[in-house]
Amino acid sequence: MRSQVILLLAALSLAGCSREKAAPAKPSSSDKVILSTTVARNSAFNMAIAFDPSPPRMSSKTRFRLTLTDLSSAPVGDAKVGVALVMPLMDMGKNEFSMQPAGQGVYEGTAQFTMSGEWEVMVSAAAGGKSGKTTFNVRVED
Ligand SMILES: [Cu+2]
Repeated sequence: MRSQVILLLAALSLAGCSREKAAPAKPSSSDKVILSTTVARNSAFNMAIAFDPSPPRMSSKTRFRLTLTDLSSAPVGDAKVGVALVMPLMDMGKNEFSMQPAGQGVYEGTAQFTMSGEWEVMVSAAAGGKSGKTTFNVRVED
């Protein structure tokens, strides 16, 4: 049941975003670890995320690199960006951090996935009275 929901969300997400997604290029190394991306309704921002290492591993910390743009593809450099790491299938406890601006609409942060398997990287951004949220479903290796 749960996987059907995820597949449906993935399909909706792809259908809804395919036209706007052409400009912001994701690093190809991340494409295989990102299973699906869900943009919150009325989100004021587009987000792309990359991991180092890629794929992320439970045995070491992961560096996160987020590219934040507005809906006209302009970089957003003055946002507050928060990330929550959640396993959809079980309670792994609170695992949240803030990302720091690195210029040109890029934000960076470091955290650790505490288990291998499927995780949700839930990114919230706020700037200039606007906000946006995107969830990246990713697969973490041992
Ligand atoms: Cu777990």
